[in-house]
Amino acid sequence: MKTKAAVLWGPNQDWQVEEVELGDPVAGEVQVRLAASGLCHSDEHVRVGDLPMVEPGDWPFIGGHEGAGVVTKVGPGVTSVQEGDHVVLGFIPSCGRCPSCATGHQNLCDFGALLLTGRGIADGTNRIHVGGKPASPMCLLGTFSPYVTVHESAAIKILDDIPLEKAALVGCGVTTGWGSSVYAGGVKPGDTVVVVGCGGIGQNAVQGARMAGARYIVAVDPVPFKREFAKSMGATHSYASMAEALEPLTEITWGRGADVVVISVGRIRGEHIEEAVALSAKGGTTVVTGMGSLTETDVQLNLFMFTMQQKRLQGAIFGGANPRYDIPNLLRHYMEGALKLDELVTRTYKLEEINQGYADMNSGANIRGLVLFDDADY
Ligand code: CXF
Ligand code: ZN
Repeated sequence: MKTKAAVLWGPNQDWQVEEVELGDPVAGEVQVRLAASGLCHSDEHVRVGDLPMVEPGDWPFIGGHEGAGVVTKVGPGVTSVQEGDHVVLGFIPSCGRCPSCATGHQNLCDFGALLLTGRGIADGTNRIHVGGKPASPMCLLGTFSPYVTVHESAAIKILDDIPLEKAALVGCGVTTGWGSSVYAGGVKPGDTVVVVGCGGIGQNAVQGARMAGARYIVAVDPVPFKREFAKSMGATHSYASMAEALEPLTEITWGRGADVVVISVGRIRGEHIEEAVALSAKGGTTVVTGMGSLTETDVQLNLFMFTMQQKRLQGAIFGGANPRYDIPNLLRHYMEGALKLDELVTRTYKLEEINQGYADMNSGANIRGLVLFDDADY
């Protein structure tokens, strides 16, 4: 079918909304008509070249990996969803059978190794073409388009009464942030948690910490609006920098420091690590959720203190969450009023306004920008 998508033709270019040819689902795939797609920082990382998801010969690239919608077609052999089902697209597929999935680590599903290839899991071919050229969709999804054809391992069925435009957010940002506190950080009642970087991920680390029963939640962000917003998500204190947070944190924790520090800055660098780990208590955990450069290997860390105070440094993808369990579970929390989703969307955009959406993200104006699709798009 012919539809449209936001396409990148090379690094550092603007998104171009143009006509694309979307293939029907082959065996194991489904087609989904999307209601909305979130504007996550990772697509911007691809655009500026921090995340080299596209090999030089593999442009164009179709962005977007945070979407929800209704299944419109299923390919042969699909058993987990059927036409008419409402689904959230998990940016990491979960096959349910590989060793990671089978041991409760669906965020590490073996299919994840294919995410950067741009080619379909089912048969290794591309399902989207632009001007006759095969295109690579972000995380094998490409949700900056009213329709996607994806592998069934990425389509998570949800209840029909959940608003799809809110459900889209749990496909990446919400679950990544929430899980960073709850799973990767293991926040317990009474803990003190520091969240460094309070954008679309960090705000959800704050609400994850709140829901896990943290006593103090310290939000760190240079943007005053994000610090204020973090208070509405459950932060008890907020500071513009880690340096500013150190003294008051030491005071409220009677000298111990934070049980959990989550680093959720837009672009993580090696020098952030020691500063964050220094905020953590003896035996504390520092969770690295923010995205760094693929080629950067230098990290600053005081190894003496790290060993002597038996600290932990924990990487986290999708917050350590299991898409097939956590996506429906978080949406249930939302429907029960315990998880805030509505408030996270600062502004909605037409697909054609996507460059404005990313400009707003980069200027610090948005917690989450959301592309909404309507009848005119389908
Ligand atoms: C990223 C992680 C690296 C691959 C692209 C998606 N996560 C969320 O935005
Ligand atoms: Zn994302």
